[in-house]
Amino acid sequence: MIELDRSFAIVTVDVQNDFCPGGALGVANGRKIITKINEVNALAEEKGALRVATRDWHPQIMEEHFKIWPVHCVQGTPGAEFHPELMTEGFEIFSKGMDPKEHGYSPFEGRNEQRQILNEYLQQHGIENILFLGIATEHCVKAGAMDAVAEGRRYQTFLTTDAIAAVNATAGDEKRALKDMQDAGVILIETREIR
Ligand code: VGL
Repeated sequence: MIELDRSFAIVTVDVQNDFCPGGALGVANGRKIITKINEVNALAEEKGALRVATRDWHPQIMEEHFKIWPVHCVQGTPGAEFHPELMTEGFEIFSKGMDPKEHGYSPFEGRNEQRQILNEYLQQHGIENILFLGIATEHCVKAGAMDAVAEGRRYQTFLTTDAIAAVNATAGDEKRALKDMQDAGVILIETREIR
């Protein structure tokens, strides 16, 4: 059981139309998890935890990234918008993937409207614990969780296993990603364990 408070940041990763069913890179459970994501964030608001949402925010031309993925989340297009069912009021938005030469997977590469990087924003708010949820488990969510536990960052890092969705390009990708994260020190929990 974990109890949310002001030392927690909830980081909701890339719940955008293009990653939900019907989108350019729609993942199977992309929409299904939104109810749980909203529940966790509503609780977070009540407890005074910080709420962050990241978005993939690509220019039209991405040198490598659009060779290995269908074109998705292009700035200003409907596909790049947050899913309409996601409650985003009061969220601090961090955009990532703006450099055409990079992939921009990690939420830690994201910048807010003031061009501040995520880590700086979390530090400024005295955050010690980060809870990740969103899309896609084995890409952007994993990149964020791994960066959060990486040396020098020292965040206690949680992943909500019933509020994430994977691409699963190869069978077992999600399972392997969860194991990698757990091995690196990420704590796997379910939403019902959050108070
Ligand atoms: C993502 C694949 C390609 C993600 C982004 O948000 O996890 N996945 N680009």
